[in-house]
Amino acid sequence: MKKQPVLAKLAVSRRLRSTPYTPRLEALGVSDYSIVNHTVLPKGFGRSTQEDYWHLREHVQLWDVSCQRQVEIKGPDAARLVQMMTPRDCREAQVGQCLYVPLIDDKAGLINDPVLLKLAEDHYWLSIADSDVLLWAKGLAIGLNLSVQIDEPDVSPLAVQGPKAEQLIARVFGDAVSEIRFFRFSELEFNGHPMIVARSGYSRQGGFEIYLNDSKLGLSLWDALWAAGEDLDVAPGSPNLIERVEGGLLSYGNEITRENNPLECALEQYCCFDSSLDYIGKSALHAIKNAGPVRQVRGVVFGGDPCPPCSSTWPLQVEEQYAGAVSTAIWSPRLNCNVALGMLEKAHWDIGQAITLHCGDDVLRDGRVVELPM
Ligand code: THG
Repeated sequence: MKKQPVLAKLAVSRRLRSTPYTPRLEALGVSDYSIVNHTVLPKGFGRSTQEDYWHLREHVQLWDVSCQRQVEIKGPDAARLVQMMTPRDCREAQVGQCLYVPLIDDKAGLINDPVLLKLAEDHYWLSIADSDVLLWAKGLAIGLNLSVQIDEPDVSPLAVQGPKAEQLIARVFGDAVSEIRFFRFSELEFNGHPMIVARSGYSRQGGFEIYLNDSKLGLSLWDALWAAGEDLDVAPGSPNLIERVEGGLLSYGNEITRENNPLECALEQYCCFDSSLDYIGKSALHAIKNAGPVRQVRGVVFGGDPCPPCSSTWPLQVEEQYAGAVSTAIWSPRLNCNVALGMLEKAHWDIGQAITLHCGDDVLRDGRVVELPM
């Protein structure tokens, strides 16, 4: 019996979007999708998360991360609006630079944690995680009476991740890729079309992100990378849960919500407390800084059999007291235990703290708090 394409079950429409690469991923046997920013994110290809994990650490993968939508902010007040949206100091940012920027509201609650690309002094992209930043930006621009245009351009990032990523990208975009430093980008040509290529991506294995700027070129870009990667063992992939948890890469909507502030999410290094810098949520964030956060993201490891998927949160306990909650958990074949990301209460967040948890079942498991990355 011929297998139904999984995507057919999702009823893709103008509202629930496929991507320029979707036909290739369907042909390669995609088995699971997530939805991010109203766009499909291919998550599995019939192999286990463990197989994908080892492959990512050894070879190179193409990830359809078109769901990392760009919120484009352009115009005379673009720099002002971007700075109002984040506590990170963007005043010295250079054209060609990427910056990981927490976005916060008036209570210092996290709105999103995008990668900011500075394309020109008056032109920025916010490469967003899963929340509707465009509407927030539009509201702020109107409220602050700023002269900016805000749009979602036809840009669909393709991530090339893994130790062989540079070799593969160089074959398609030329040797100039080797000069791109971490969290920097260059405009390189693909078949005569200039495209932004950044050394970045949602893994700790190194790699690049290509910001495809014309949906019509999606299949030829995919095909060029696929053909060039044949002898490099190129495979389709996606952000890998094991790798992400071990690497301490947080996911908006999972580890981070609007209930959390940047200090709880261990994003203090991306916050500026210099009184001369203005942004929305500044006084709330300064107050949290002065009082100190009451909970904070930590790694957690625990024993027992490989845990089931954590589809919501699992409470953590210390001597029958609430100690925090795990938001993502999975078995690590490299560390030979379950690994998790959690939010720990201050009294229990020290590295080495022993905890117990139930993974949505009756089994009580022993674990402890560990440093990130693991
Ligand atoms: N790439 C792009 N857009 C994205 C993501 C991405 N948008 C959504 C999501 N991922 C945002 N989350 C993160 C989290 C961490 C990082 C990038 C995006 C990251 N951080 C670097 C680190 O932790 O070492 C540091 C960045 C810095 O020094 O500024 O890579 O993956 N386009």
